[in-house]
Amino acid sequence: MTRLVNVSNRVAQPRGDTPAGGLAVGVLAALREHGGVWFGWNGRVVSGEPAGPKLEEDGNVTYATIELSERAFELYYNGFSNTSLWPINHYLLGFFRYERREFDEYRRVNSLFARKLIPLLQPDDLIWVHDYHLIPLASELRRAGVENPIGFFLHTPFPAVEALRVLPVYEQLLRAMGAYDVVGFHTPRDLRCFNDALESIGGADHAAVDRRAPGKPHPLHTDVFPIGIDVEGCQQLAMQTGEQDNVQRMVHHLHGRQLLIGVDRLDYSKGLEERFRAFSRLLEDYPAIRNQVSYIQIAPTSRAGVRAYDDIREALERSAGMINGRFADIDWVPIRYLNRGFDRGTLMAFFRETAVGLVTPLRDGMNLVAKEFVAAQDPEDPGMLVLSRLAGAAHELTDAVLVNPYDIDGVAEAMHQALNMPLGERQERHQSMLDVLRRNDITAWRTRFVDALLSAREQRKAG
Ligand code: GDG
Repeated sequence: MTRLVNVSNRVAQPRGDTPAGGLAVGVLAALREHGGVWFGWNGRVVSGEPAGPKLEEDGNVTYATIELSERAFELYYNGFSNTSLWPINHYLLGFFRYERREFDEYRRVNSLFARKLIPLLQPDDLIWVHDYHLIPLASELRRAGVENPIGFFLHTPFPAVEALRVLPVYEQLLRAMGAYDVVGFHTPRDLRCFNDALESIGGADHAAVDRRAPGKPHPLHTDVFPIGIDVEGCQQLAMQTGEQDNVQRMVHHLHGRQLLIGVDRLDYSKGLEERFRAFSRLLEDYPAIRNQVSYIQIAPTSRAGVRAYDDIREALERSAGMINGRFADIDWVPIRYLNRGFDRGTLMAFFRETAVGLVTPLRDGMNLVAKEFVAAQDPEDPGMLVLSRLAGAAHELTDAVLVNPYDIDGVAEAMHQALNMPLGERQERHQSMLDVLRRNDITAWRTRFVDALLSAREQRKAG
C-alpha cells in the first residue's frame, strides 16, 4: 500500500492544539485527509542521548517523533536553520550570521533524521520532506540506499542568487537538492530564482546537480505548488465559535468600533514594527478615525531564546506603549498587542468580526493567515484584506488591497481605503478571492504534490 511519509523539523503534538506555524497547519490538514506518517522532532531538548522515534497513532495519522540534543537545538535549529537560512530566504540579510560548526551540526542532524527514519520506511512509501531545515535529508537517505521517491517542498521564499551567494555553503546545499525527485515552491518567482541558482553553478538543465547527487541518476522535477487552506473548515470554525465567551467579550469591548486585526508568529519577517508605525501614521493623518477603530495584534512567541526574536518582542511592546500613550483616550485604547496564542476557532471567529485584516510581511513564502482571513468572512458583509506584495499570497489574492510593507504612508492609506470601502466593492473582491481559494485549496496542494511523487515512482520503475 502506498503511504505518504511526511518529514519536517517539528511535528505537531497528536491531539494537542495545532501550534502557530504555517507548516504544521498545512501538513496536518493534508495528512488528516489522506492519512500517513509524520516524522520529526517532538519539541523536546535533552542533555543526554536523544530518544526516538516514538510512535503514536491518532486516527489515520501515525506520529513518529524524536528528541534533539541541546547541541543540535542550539547549532542546527537556532543556529544554521534560523540564523543563516531563514534570514537569507527572506532577504533580511541584516539578521544573517554564519558559523561553520552550526553548518556541521546541521549536516549531522540531517544524517540523524535519516538514520532514525530508515527503519520505519516501506518499499512503496512516498517521502515528502518539508522546509529549509532538512535540505540535505534526501542525499543522506540516498547514501544509505533508499530508492523511494522523495520530494522537497520549501515553505519559505527561495531567494535570488545574489542573496543566496552570501551563504558560504550554498553550492553544497543546491547540489544536495539534486537528490530529490521533486522540488516544489509556492510561487513562479521562487522557482525562477531556484533555476537561476542552478544555472549559476552550471546546472541549468538540472544535469549537474543530478549527476553529483548520491543514488541512482534520476530526473529532477521542479514545479510551483502554492499551498492552500481548508476553506470550508475555516468558514465553519468561524461560524461555530462566534458565540464563545472570549469572542463575545472581544466584540463587546469594541463598542461598535471597526476592528483591524493582525495574527502572526512573532517574527521579524512579518513586518510588525513597520505595521505598528503604519497604524500610528493612520491615526496621525486621519484624525477623524481616532476612537472609531481598534487594532488587535495577536503575536504568539516563536523561537524564543534567539536574540533577534527576543529583541523584536521588546521593540513591539515599546512601540505599542508609545502609540497608546500618544493617542489613547479615557474610553479608548488604540492597539491591543497580545503576545500569546489563541485556539484556531477563536482566531477564525475574530476574523469574521474584523473590518480590516492586516497581513504585511516584509517577505513571506505564502502566508496562510491571509487566506484564512478571507475564508472566515461573512460573504454578505466581508472584511477587507490589506496584503503585502512581498508575500507569496499576493500572487493569488490580487483583489486584496496590495501594499509595499516598507511604505509606511502607503500602508496607512491602504488601511484607510479598506476601512472605508463600499459594501458592493468589498463583496465583489471577497467573492473573487474566495473563488481563488476554492480552486486551489489544501486538497489540491497535497494531491498535486503526491501526483508528482507518483510520476517520479513510475519513472524510477521505468529505469
Ligand atoms: C511558513 C511560511 C507559509 C498563528 N497564530 C496562531 C495560530 N497561527 C496560525 C495561523 C496560520 C499559521 O499559524 C501561520 O502560517 P503563516 O503561513 O501565516 O506563517 P508561517 O508560520 O511563517 O509559515 C509561510 C507557511 O509556512 C505554509 O507553507 O505560508 O510563508 O513562513 O495557520 O492561523 N494558530 C493558533 N493560535 C495562534 O495564536 N492556533
